[in-house]
Amino acid sequence: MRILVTGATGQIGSELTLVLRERYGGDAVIAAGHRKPASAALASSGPFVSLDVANRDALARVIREHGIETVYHLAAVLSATGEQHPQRAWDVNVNGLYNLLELARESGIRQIFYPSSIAVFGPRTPRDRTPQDTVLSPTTMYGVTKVTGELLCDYYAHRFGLDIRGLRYPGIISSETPPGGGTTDYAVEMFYPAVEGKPYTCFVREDTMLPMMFMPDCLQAALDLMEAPGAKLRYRTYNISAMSFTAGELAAEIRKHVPGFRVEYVPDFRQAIADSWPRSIDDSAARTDWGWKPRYGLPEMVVEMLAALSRRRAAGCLYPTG
Ligand code: AKB
Repeated sequence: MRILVTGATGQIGSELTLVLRERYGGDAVIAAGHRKPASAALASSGPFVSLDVANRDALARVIREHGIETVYHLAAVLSATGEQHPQRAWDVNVNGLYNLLELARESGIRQIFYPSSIAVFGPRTPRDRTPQDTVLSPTTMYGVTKVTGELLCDYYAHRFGLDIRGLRYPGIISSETPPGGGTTDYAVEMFYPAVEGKPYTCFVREDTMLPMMFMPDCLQAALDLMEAPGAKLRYRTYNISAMSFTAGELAAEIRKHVPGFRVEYVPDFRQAIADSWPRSIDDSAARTDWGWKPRYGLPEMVVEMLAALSRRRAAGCLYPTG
């Protein structure tokens, strides 16, 4: 099995690459990103190639030279950056995916993992227990690119028989590589000042509720979906979630371990994005079809995040460099 991970230096990619390398061997998993790996583990555990997925020739070269059979296509511009640079978001998220699908059609790629997002939903979608089949009418460029991506994946699967599987991820919380340019980033950012005994200024209102997931569940979901028997899958891209909480509830949970932790709420342009997304997700189709079951809720996630970041602070490397 020869695997390519695009966006391998990002929040999900940097951890998924390591898990895949443990399973399939370091040399079998090619990490591709537009910046150098920040973590020593990522840099030393297998090959890294510098790649812009919007450059089809460069992507074709990597696929050919490494004999790629499976692709985890994580390269993407997220929602907040996408509103500041909509053209770049389209280029990376849509043209990058289109390049990959075209190359997959022509080469021996067997399977593709495509991370979609709760950003495919919009203000006209039911916001509580958002159904699997519902209105996809986003108001952000990121959401537009993710709906387009889901449709492209459907088309290439039906028309050319490619095995493409996707998840509509909620906000992902993790302690290794910070997310960059997303609307749900506050749910990660909040932990850093907390472990330093500093206050945090949150860019959404205290009552803002969004669906979230801890990284171990995020990784497990991708692996489980890719290994599920194809005959059991009724959908190409599944709703998936683990927990929902408001920014205020997250702060309160952190405060149980860090008494006196202060948060000020100063909403910016990201508030409108958050307000257009679901508060909670119905992921019963994923649970029924391929056995999705998250391990982490809010209290367990907060304990693990604080422990991981406290260890990093004690070692003098709270903020990743690179
Ligand atoms: C973002 O906030 O843009 C992402 C997402 C929900 O897809 N974390």
